[in-house]
Amino acid sequence: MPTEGTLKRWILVNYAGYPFAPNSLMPDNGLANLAGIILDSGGEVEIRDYGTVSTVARMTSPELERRLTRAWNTLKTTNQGPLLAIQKLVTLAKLPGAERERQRLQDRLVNEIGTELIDNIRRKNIQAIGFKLWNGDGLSCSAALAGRIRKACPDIKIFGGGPHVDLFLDRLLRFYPFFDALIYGEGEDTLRQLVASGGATKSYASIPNLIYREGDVLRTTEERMVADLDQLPMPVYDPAVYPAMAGDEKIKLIVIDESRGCRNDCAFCIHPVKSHNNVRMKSISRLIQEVRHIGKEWGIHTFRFAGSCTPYSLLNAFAEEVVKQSLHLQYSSFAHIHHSEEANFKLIRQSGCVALFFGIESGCQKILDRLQKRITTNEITTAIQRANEAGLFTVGSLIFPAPGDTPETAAETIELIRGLHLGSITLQPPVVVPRTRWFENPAAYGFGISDMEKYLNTGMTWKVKIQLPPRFWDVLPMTLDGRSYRKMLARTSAFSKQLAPLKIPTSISDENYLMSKLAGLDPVSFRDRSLAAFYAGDTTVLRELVQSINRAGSGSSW
Ligand code: B12
Repeated sequence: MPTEGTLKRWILVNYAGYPFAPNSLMPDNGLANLAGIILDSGGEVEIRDYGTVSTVARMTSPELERRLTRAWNTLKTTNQGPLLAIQKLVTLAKLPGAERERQRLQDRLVNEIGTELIDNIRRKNIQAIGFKLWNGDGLSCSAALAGRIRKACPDIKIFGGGPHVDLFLDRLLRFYPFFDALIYGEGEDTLRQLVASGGATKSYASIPNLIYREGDVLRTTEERMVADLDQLPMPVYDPAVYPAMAGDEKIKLIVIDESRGCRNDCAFCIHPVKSHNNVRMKSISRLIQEVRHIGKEWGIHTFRFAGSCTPYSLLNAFAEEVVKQSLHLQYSSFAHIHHSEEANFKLIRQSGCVALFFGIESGCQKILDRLQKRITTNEITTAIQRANEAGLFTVGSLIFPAPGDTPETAAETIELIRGLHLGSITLQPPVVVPRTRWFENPAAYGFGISDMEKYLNTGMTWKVKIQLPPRFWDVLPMTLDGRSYRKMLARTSAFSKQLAPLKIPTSISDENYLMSKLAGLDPVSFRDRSLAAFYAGDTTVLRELVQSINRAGSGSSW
């Protein structure tokens, strides 16, 4: 029962659906930050993170694993022949059945998780529970859990925060009314105030970043961002607080929240709105203190930076200090084409950075300009060339079809990519994300969204099937350049076939590259081995991979 005055005992929950890729097993830095805030405010907290190997096991039966292993092997074989073509079609036709079976296992798991959570809440007299909200099952299952807890524990305060709230804001509260409030943007200041205020509804109006209900009206309080990232408590990965960190349930590659904000203004991206233009950075001394702390406390020396646009000045200065202090780190980061002349890629590589992820999007200047990327194709070539020369694994991300793309612009992109010698390419179809420029003025970019309510409601519960080729994705009610979404997905698939002769490995993100090095596998073998194991739910292979990454990335050298 909540005591008036403070809201001290918390559970934070991360359920993002079936873990389908290696990064689904990485620890959640956002919740680790929030745990730090709750502890710092004198509260108690436990993080229940279901992005684990055990979740894969709980959502797989031996029969499903056999079926999916067979399906994967058939679909991935490169042998040709009419018999195989028929086998592939039969396998594809059976996939929805396997998907339904996994759905059934997920329903059972979510039911079990609900019972576990309710039991915990009652036993430990928990006063507040906070869900991180993701897209797809990460939303629907978390909301189902919240609804069940609302009924079983009427006095508990239930909150939701995370990336999906930033997209859909009060619409989410309208659909899922059993949350007491949602938190948009950065959660730290809000949580500190919720702990101190006791979560009384009457205090909500004065707490920043809250979306809540007052009678029939949904209210949104003003946004506040953390002014000084150095003042944040250390993130908490202690198994006593974050039990999934014990053993080899998670891949121990920590995301370091080194900077927030983005100076770019790309038309398709939410960051100019969500993270704002004023880039805030942790100081180098705080960053070094943080990596030392994580190394000393939990023996982890492998990282990825979180920031969507980490400034090169920060990467350079961090690298210089890591080299000066002879720290043995391995890490990766987003990088950007803009101002890459400022980057000291050699020093960055020398400090233990192994891979950088660049948003390239297109190789055609006209398309880049329409995307408002504010970069030139020459700048793309220079940035990737310099990063490659320094020995960094470069990942280039493309959007196809972008507004205005034609066979000619596609050919220009392929020509540019041919000369770049990227380590890997990732390819996405466009999605009109709420609050972006594309969303604010779709027609100006060639998008047709005739029923905005329908589009938002479909988008809110849309399940991104990133592990499957685009033609298997659910359709969004929108068009691009007069073509349906289905046709657009077909163009993405066709473009991926056009890229294939370049023989550049696809879908190896910077963190996957880092994991492959730790696992002692070449990146393509790591990608194929891990994706096949996630797809089928082969926990024997997954445990081996996780263990080998964790052994290589940990130690007690300082
Ligand atoms: C680093 C990163 C990761 C890391 C760390 C996770 C994380 N912290 O979000 C890893 C590799 C684990 C990861 C995995 C995934 N990611 Co990711 N990831 C990012 C990235 C690049 C930065 C996120 C980040 O660290 N931000 C800084 C931290 C501090 O913010 P935060 O975690 O969101 O938490 C803050 C607030 O959201 C809020 N908050 C969050 N949760 C809660 C809960 C409560 C109760 C409260 C009060 C507040 C609150 O307070 C926190 C502190 O300020 C973003 C893209 C981007 N540039 O933003 C994508 C992004 C968040 N990821 C995304 C996705 C889809 C995924 C995956 C589901 C799939 C995938 N393979 O990509 C997995 C799922 C992980 C899982 N648990 O199973 C999407 C989310 C889209 C959506 N609407 O759901 C994004 C936006 C990328 C994109 N454009 O598609 N990701």
